[in-house]
Amino acid sequence: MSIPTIAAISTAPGQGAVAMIRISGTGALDISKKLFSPFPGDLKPRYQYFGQCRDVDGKSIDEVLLTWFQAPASFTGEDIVEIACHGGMVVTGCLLERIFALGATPAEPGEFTQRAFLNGKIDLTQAEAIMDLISAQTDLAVKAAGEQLAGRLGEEMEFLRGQLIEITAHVEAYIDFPDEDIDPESRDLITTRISKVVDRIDQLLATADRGRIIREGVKTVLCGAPNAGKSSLLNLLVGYNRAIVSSQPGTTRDTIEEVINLDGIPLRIIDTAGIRHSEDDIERQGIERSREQMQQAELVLLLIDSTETEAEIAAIEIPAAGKVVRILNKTDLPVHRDWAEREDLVRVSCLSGDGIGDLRNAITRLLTGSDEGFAQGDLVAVNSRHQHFLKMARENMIEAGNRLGENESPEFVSFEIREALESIGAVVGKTDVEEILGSIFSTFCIGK
Ligand SMILES: Nc1nc2c(ncn2[C@@H]2O[C@H](COP(=O)(O)OP(=O)(O)OP(=O)(O)O)[C@@H](O)[C@H]2O)c(=O)[nH]1
Ligand SMILES: [Mg+2]
Repeated sequence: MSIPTIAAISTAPGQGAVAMIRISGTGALDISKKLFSPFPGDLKPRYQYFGQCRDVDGKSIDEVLLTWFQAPASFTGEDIVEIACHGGMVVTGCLLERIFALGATPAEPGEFTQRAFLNGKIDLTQAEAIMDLISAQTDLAVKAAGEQLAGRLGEEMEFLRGQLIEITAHVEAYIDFPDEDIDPESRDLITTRISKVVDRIDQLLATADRGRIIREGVKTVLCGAPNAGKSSLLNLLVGYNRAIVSSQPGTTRDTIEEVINLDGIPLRIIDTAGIRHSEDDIERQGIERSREQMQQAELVLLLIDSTETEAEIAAIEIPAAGKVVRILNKTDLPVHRDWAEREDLVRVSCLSGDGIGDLRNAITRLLTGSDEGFAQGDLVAVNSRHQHFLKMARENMIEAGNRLGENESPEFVSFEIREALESIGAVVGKTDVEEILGSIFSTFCIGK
């Protein structure tokens, strides 16, 4: 069965000056010939042509620019035709209908990228990077996705694969000689190489937290007693009056979520109802939501009104999981003596803005372990899928080392390494281990 030619609108839905429709597959040019006029007799790849897209009766649907990317030099590796048309829902809809009528199939989500992967244009980590790039919420996330798209993570995996293939080759060289044990010198050499691979995997695994934070952001909950200034702080951080602020305690009822960019980290900040005993049913429901949000938070910003006593915040139970920053607000007013000596508090005034820089720094430090945030130079970070396979590979390599140490048969050692190789391959979408064969005996020989 031949692979269908797919088409979709590749720009965001809605009104815009221009939109782009992409057609990929062996039928892309044929469809274009029937759709676009005047169709040049000597259409050249990567040139833009101006013309009309016509409906079944030959009437113009829209004036467009058409570009052909000739297989395999295209994003998907197939013939691609891109049509830049006017960006209205109706225009793009009519054009796409016509393209379907001429034989294209609607593309599934991610299908262009999937084809790029299947045709060997990109590896799986690069395909994921495209999604990361599109959904990036901060400049740092864009840079991290850009590095991954450029193949930095893929290169790391290639390096590991190369190491594993060499180690397997070395081990498997002994399989054909059942009477020979792996000599102690080789065993030491292989053991050292195995532990180097494990170290490298550990370094990559250590980036998982950073990767998750950069990609998904940090769920941050603002909590405290009523009137502590939670909504004031939210407004200050987002830079406009997002939430209602009033001197009346119990103003915020429902939770309000906004995303801010803190040194490249997307903080998903949730403002909540102040926690206190309340007879009001709506407020009670709000407080219940505050508690739920706190339970799920990765970062809790506990706001304290500096004019209140310590007993005022006693009712607020901070969940054990998650990180907490205690913030003393309203430091422009006389501070109650309960707080005077406390050194675990970040002191701010949401009224004057004093201390907000310190607060931002304290959060950055808590999340990244450094005042500078995540170093710009080192942005390769694994996602949870990579993490899963890397952990599997790590376990197999540890096991390989143990078996080697116990002088078990090389088959068992090699089995573990091959398993690890499968896992590393799965990160980039390669699981073929046949290339080991080519490497066996070529670099090592028995007994040296
Ligand atoms: N003097 C002073 N007043 C502040 C400061 N921050 C907030 N306020 C005032 O405190 C009152 C309560 O502020 P909100 O931000 O609504 O407090 P909240 O914690 O969201 O209160 P609820 O939504 O009721 O739980 C308002 O009148 C604010 O103007 C501050 O730093 N200094
Ligand atoms: Mg509020």
